[in-house]
Amino acid sequence: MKRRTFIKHSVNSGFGMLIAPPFLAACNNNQKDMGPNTISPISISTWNTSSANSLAGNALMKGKTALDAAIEGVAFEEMNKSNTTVGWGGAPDRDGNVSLDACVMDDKGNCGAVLAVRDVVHVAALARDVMEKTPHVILAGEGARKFALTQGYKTENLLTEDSKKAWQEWLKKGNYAPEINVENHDTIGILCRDQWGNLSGACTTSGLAYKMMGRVGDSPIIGSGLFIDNEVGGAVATGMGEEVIKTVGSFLIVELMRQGKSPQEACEGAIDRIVTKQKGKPSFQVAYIAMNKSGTVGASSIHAGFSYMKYENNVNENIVPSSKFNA
Ligand code: SD4
Repeated sequence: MKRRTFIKHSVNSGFGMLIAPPFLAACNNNQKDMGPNTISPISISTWNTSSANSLAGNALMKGKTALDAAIEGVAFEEMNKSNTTVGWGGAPDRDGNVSLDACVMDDKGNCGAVLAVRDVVHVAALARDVMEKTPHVILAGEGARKFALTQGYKTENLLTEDSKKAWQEWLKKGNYAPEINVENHDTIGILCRDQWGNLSGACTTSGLAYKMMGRVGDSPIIGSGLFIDNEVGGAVATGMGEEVIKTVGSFLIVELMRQGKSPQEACEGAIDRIVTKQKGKPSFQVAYIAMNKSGTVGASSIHAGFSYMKYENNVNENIVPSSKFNA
């Protein structure tokens, strides 16, 4: 078979999808020196974020790195104005300002985060820029916004008509009871394993609806909202950020996997760590997803109602994991 015919055939067939990307990767500056591999790419993401996860999965199949794919996937939800927990259209703080949090972590242990950023949609990409273009890990608030402008990011009014109306409705009572339950969720965290077997992740959110100005949750906190150790695995969180931070949830999951727990056992262990510190059944929701180096995945939540997406071998499926409490 002529080489060109072979490439075309490879890209069009299911089997070929696994072996084509090293050719495609030859065009990709990031990967060109890494050589071919046939490790099955996998992408998992929090909640029923089907389009975002399939974008990430397709990017992996095309030979993109795990970091590129994770950021490409979450960018879909950042642009999705009907997702009121992420990016454009995210619920504002109680003063009506939309402020976003995000972080990324790569296979080399590098990480970047932006906290409480206004007017910028693609905060996960911005977190990557902090990681790659500054000597720092975290930029917050106006500093992060100004940095975005130097990097050519456009500014937008992130408060949509719908989220403004919902906030104005909330203001009528203005009852400040920070809580994340099964109804108000959708923060997206994606974990990817690329064809080279490397793991990276991204997490992006507008945080708690009608939060105090300046409140930051777990999502941009490395170790809480996201943690990757390329030797072991990665984990990402969604839900009530304060409780995730108190138990450094994602780092805990990776450390439990390092000690030999499966991703499923590790997620359940991190959920138990939160629940045992509460008096009785918590009213808030927290959920974790995790993947280890060999591509085994797991997930768990405090309450039922959580699901996650998994993309592997061209199949993008929604999975409902076990929860600590079922009703
Ligand atoms: C936070 N963990 O800011 C985020 C919110 C979240 O689904 O995950 N919502 O606490």
